[in-house]
Amino acid sequence: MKERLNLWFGKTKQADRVDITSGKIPKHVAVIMDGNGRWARKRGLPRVAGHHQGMKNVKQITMTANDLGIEILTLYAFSTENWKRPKDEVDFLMKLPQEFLGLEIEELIKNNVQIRMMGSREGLPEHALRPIEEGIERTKNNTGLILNFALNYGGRKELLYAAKQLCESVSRGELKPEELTEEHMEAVLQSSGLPDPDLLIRTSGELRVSNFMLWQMAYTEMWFTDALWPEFTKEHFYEAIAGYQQRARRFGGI
Ligand code: V07
Repeated sequence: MKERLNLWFGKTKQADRVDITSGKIPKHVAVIMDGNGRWARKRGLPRVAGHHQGMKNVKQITMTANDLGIEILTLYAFSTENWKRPKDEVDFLMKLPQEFLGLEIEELIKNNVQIRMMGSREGLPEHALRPIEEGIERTKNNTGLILNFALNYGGRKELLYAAKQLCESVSRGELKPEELTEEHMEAVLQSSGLPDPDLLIRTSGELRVSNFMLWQMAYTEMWFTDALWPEFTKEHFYEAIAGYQQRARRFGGI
């Protein structure tokens, strides 16, 4: 890793260049991959060309996260609200999991990456779900980076579903309402078993959480960048981590 040391820098507003390898690397990074449509429009291309370019960047950023020693990378690929988009666009998006895995699964396996998914399987077409389940199965014993796709995911739906499961536990007599703890809640969330994100990155300049991991982001540091997802490079990633490390230094010591 050290032979590539000259690459492992992030710029921050306060300091020009900081070596991010000597600071704390976040365990869990979540990303809202926004700006694919805008990237395409800027180039006079159809929106779907932006989504496709965005998919290529998933590979780059996954490898960067793996090299940095990040343990979990959660990517918001498709929200429960995205079904409202034009049918042609939705159809195109639903082909991306299969295309991505067809291109990258062998390389992901070689790199010890474990694939996971958060979100509702209901409503996903078979041609998307089948390769995802196969990818999850083929990588389930891998011990490296967890690449966690949020697909057909919505934070409120997740919380509502969790509430329903807890209610069912209560009505079966397994649990009393007054005994409910945060741990019970965490056990019925789709992120169950994963630590909360340490850092959320949102690309493309929007300053919102947009129904993403509402429970899990209670203490998450947030990094917003104007870079559009298809042009979000590993250098942008280092910059976000440098920013995260600087905040940890400022607030940790007092
Ligand atoms: C999607 C590319 C990234 C930018 C955001 C929107 C478009 C990768 C996947 C994927 C999902 C599951 C999986 C493997 C790959 C994906 C959708 C959209 C729906 F197991 N990128 N990507 N899925 N985009």
